Amino acid sequence: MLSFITTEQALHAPRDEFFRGERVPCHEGPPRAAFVEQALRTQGHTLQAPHVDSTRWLMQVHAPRYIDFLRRAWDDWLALDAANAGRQPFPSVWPVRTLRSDVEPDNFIARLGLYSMDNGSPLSAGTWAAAKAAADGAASAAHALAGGATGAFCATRPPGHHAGRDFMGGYCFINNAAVAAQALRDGGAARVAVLDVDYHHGNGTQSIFYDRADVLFVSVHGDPRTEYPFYLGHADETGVGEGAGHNLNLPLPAGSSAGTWFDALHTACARIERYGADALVVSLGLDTFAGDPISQFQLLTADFVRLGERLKRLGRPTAFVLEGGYAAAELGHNAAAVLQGFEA
Ligand code: SP5
Ligand code: ZN
Repeated sequence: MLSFITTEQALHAPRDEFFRGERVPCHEGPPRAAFVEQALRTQGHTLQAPHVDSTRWLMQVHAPRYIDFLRRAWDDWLALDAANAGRQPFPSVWPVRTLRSDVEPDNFIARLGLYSMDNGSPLSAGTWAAAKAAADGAASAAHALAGGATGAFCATRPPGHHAGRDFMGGYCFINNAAVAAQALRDGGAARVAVLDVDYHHGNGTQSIFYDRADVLFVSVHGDPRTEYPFYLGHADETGVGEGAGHNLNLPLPAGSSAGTWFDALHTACARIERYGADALVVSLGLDTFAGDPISQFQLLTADFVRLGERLKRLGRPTAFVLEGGYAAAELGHNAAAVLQGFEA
């Protein structure tokens, strides 16, 4: 399968994140993409650098002031104090209910809070370069479908599905799946489905397309009552306005078996068939793996082959973008398993 990977991904390498009030090494790091690259090469896939500039689509799915912030964030951080080169900024204040988000403060940490849903999306020097390159990779995969490919994959890193129109969150900065979906729409696909199989609900993707009927969002994920991102992903979220009926959430209890998960996948696929999608974007989170250190579903590597086979049966041109998956050493095998099933 035509696959994309970026060298810039390695430039996004924050050291720590917070867990229960303590700093712990970041789960989302450069080795993830390196393991994917290695496994795909071993399986005989060709990996290319992205060749499509995603700017026009990312400016459609994100707010210009958020993108301006992200592009300059590290320079602004350094401008506060040269010693910040060795420190990570974290937000500490957020405009929750009753507070204003229309006025952008001057203070850097206050702006970081304005444009963040959590403190779990650490920045590093190369975050913008890596995130922009990943979005270019997602657009390149979409472009390959427009050129007639039945499937294309991008080892997008950093991931994207928690990033909303004007905020980062959950290790995500630019919503790569939304960029791919918008690129497919602009390339002539009348109806695009986004299927999100990451363990965590794709709150960013859902919110970006929530009032639109031209992009169907379907997600199978851990129940937000107990699992991140907690504040979105319930079954009663079905879309608004023109988008009414074009959002389907299939939350499952933490600990769910592969059998339960595949039953939900069947429901998700039936909805995509009924919608009549001209193209499919898969937010390919592999943190549903039994060995994932931060998630609690029970899929094994062989199940990822089955996932690929099931997606192939949908018979739609399919762009895969990598989302989560934190058992880094197994991540490559699991990604390769999906592509193997898709191509079988
Ligand atoms: C793209 C993606 O998968 N983002 C996930 C972000 C999850 N952030 C919250 C992590 C909470 C970790 N809880 C660990 C419990 C196991 N010790
Ligand atoms: Zn995830």
